[in-house]
Amino acid sequence: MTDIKAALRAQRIETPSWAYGNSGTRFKVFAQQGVPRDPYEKLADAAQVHACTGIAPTVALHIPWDKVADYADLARHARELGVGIGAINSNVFQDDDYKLGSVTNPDPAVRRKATDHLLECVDIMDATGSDTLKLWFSDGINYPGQDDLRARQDRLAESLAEVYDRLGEGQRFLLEYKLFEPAFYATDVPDWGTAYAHCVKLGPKAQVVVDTGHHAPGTNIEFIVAFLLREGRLGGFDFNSRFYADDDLMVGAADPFQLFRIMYEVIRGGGLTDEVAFMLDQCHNIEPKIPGQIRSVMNVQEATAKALLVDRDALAAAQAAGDVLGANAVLMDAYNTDVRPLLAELREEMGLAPDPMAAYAGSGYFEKIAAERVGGQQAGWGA
Ligand code: PSV
Ligand code: MN
Repeated sequence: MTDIKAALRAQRIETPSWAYGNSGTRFKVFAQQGVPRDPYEKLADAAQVHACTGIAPTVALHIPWDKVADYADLARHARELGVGIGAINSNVFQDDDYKLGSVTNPDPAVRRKATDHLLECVDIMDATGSDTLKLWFSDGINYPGQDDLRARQDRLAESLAEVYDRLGEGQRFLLEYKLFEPAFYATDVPDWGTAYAHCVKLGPKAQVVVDTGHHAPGTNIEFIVAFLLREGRLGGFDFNSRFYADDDLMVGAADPFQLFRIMYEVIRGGGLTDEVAFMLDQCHNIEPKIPGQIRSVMNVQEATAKALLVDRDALAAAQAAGDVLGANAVLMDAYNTDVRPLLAELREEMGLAPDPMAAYAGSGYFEKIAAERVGGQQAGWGA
């Protein structure tokens, strides 16, 4: 139990700055009270998640959503709040120029613009002390014949190589794949295999990030996790939950058992370290934002605790003996354990309240931001 508690105490989960702004679906963005007006206020909200959970000390930025005049000053502000800047997420999907793609666009001028943005993100890493660049490309085509599938891979490789060469000591990039959306016929980085192949060609500073909402229904995500870890190419996660497509719901909401299976493979593969970034990528469209993030952090923590409880010796023995039911029972015993008392105890040992949701509700923070953040332009897309 001491080992399990030590592992849980050391766990780090990163929250996304964009989770604190207004978001929604393409049908409606519902505005909420107290929502941040700028990146400084987003960091203040993220600091509340860390204060209540004790395991969310970094915040991912998204550029240009979090564009500021002075990034070193933003990083200083974060430090004062007790948090740090995590991954820098690039955004080459929201300009009109990117209608036919960004780094895979047939027009070299658009490709140049997109790659320059990625290089600018590395400058922001330098200024904030971030060690991770996250690359997701909305690039793809909607109709067969619209563009040359193979040429688009060449253009992607060329841009990735330029960004790779710009990375400094201790910096890396994570390449994110997504099966579909916004492109509906062919996406240029549709799956882990494509991302992996590009990363292997580039070198060790290029790794794959697994967004749990980006697969076809029924995909065995824990297999992908096991494989990438085995190859040393699992850079991190964008955790969120989905019932249908890329729903971006609270982590563990749709399928807590899948989250447990993923965390088991992480632990089995020695991935519960700072080498793998455990990030959340979710957008709350109806639930309150800060408690929504707290719930997600707690769900990852619960899945981790259950995965740590798996009796690995008993499992190995059952597997070696070909005991199908016995092996499955070892996993299920761990999954069916109520770890909430253990986590409450751990939090008290860490000087935290045993129940982060109750701690936040009782903190008065929401009442404070709702009263103070009046006027100005709320952060978010479309709000
Ligand atoms: C794309 O769907 C994605 O998962 C990428 O990580 C983007 O940066 C993010 O969503 C924006 O919310
Ligand atoms: Mn993502």
